[in-house]
Amino acid sequence: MSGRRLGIAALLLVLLGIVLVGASAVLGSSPGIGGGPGWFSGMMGGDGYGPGMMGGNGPGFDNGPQPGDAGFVPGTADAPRLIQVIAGPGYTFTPSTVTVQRGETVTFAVTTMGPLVHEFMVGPADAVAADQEGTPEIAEIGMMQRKTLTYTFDGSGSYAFACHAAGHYEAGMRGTITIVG
Ligand SMILES: [Cu+2]
Repeated sequence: MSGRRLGIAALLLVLLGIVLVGASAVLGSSPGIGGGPGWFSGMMGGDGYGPGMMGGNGPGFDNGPQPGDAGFVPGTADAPRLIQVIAGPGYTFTPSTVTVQRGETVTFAVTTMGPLVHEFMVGPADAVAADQEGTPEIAEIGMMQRKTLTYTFDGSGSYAFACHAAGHYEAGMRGTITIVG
């Protein structure tokens, strides 16, 4: 190796060291690169595998402050609040319960995990349960596809969401919406 190449190699090593130290700092309380539950919960934005994966924020998504949380900002028609939802694998939605403030406008971004093709219908609970014609719906969300639907919760009743692909609703693929305010 020439002296010049050696110099470049040394420089690269130094840069790599800086990157690794930076990553450690970003990961905070983590015991080291790739180590332990601290690193994992940091990645998932939750309190560890259970609540971080299955709780209100969904797997790997941070849907931000929810109604009642400090820093919550209700969605408006001009600036809808984004709620990310995972459809599947299997006949599940994550999160399965979504909380919205009455009157706010929300954009649901629904991503399918797994090979099944899903739908996402949202609206008044009775219309969603009955798969009523005209109820807002995203059709055919294929594997790893992400589609959005914006909805304003301006009625006085209760709301729900569901997948009405053949057999999915019956298999339990539905979610509840908790209205506050
Ligand atoms: Cu489905």
